[in-house]
Amino acid sequence: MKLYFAPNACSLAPHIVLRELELPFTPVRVNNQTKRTADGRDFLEINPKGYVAALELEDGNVLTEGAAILQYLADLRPEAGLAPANGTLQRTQLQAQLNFIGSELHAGMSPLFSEAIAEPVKALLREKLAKRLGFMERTLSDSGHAFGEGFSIADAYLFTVMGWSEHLRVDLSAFPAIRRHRETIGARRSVIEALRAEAQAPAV
Ligand SMILES: N[C@@H](CCC(=O)N[C@@H](CS)C(=O)NCC(=O)O)C(=O)O
Repeated sequence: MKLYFAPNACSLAPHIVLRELELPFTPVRVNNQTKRTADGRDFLEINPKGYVAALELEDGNVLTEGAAILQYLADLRPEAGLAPANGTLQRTQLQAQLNFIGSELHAGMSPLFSEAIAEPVKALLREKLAKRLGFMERTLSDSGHAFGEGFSIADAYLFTVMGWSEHLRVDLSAFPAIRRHRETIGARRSVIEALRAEAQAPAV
């Protein structure tokens, strides 16, 4: 498998999970401006949507959308318990949480990266985000995990997205459980290795 990634982007979540599950893969850096890949390809031919993450399988199929990629990976090693079995109520509950992280937190934070958006608009976006973070804070206060009692693919996704908070000036001072989550998940070997590999990948 090949994981197309940009350093510290949302592709970090499947990157963490690939390492957590010790699956064989090749990370391929993408330049999100030029859409060129480190192995010399036009990324738009791999994912016409033009964004990471993309996972290219051995048979040439390409998976996109972080939440789908994460579940595909978890299902390759069900014994690791990173997602409940497909078709169960628990799996649907995990999907709800992945959706929440994707559509409320990830998509809620993305516009804050834009220099074209005025500061008063960003302040409104941060206000809305704070309400969503309040929900996540309560979830994490119970078990320390974004879903269920142990590490799951939702933790990899949440860790990735919350990693942008400092740069985007999203204030986490009112959310101690979210800050603790950053520390505990950030201490996992898979996370340390993924962050190191992304930081050391030569620029494209
Ligand atoms: N819906 C997609 C969104 C992916 C996404 O937002 N990717 C960002 C990085 S976090 C990206 O590559 N943006 C570059 C672009 O849109 O040109 C998913 O959940 O995977």
